[in-house]
Amino acid sequence: MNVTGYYSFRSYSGTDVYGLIYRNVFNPLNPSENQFSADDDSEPNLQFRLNIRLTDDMTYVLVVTTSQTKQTSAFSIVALGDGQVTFKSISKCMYAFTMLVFKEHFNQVHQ
Ligand SMILES: [Ca+2]
Repeated sequence: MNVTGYYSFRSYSGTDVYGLIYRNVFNPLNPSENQFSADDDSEPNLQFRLNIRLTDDMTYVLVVTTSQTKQTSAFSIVALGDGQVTFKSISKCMYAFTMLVFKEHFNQVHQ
């Protein structure tokens, strides 16, 4: 089954978080490279919601960060869409210029 379609990613956190989606790879040295979509506060309580069309021949990277610098927070992500989404953790890194960044790698699972 072709799972190219529309997906929605929403954050749930006690903190103001920010979400970005990249195509293929996320390069922390050049955060604008490959950026596909980003959102800060489309949901209540300063949570992000990314409504995007994904194609099944592409890998996407979801970067979740806090909107304020030097902050960390627990968070969870809910993905809804035309197919199933599988999250795969890449790494956690501290960047001097920004904040703790959690990266989640996700691939769509064929149904
Ligand atoms: Ca936010």
